[in-house]
Amino acid sequence: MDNNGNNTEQNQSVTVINEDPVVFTQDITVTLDENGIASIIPENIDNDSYDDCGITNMSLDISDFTVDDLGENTVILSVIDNSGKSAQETAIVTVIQLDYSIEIPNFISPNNDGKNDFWLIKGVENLQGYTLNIFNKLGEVVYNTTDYNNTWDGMYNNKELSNGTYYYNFTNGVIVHKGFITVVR
Ligand SMILES: [Ca+2]
Ligand SMILES: [Ca+2]
Repeated sequence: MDNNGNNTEQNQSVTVINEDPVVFTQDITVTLDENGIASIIPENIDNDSYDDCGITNMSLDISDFTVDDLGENTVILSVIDNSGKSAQETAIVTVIQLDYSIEIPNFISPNNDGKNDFWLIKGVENLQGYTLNIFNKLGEVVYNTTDYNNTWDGMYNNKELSNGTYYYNFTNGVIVHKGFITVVR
């Protein structure tokens, strides 16, 4: 306003204040898979970050973890708004590892005496994404599954396989367990 009372400012454009994004994070725990790898995405760490003009992009400085990262890792979540303003916040990613080892017996005696009647693979319940094949000496598949529940008892097409040695291949493409299984009734 000038000395005459005229308001010369009234048409001045209003400055829109574009605030930086407000970043909220959460700490998480991730489990290495059976290949020893865990991956996260920004949404795993984000905890309802927001921005007055909208969020364009969220990114992490670390998204892949291995056995070298077991324990606590500080990860930075970066958030960019629609006008290019950015802000960051950290979170703790705790990396843990389950025991994916399995114990595969090489002997079953499927004669319903309650001893070794089924092929019990200890620890198989912790694994997924694998294929289990059992072959006879001719290389023919006599058992095949991708979800083994410790139920194989030496049967093939509802018939008892003959006593003898069979061969298994248990693999997820990275880890391979192979060996023999003897069937004795
Ligand atoms: Ca903003
Ligand atoms: Ca038995």
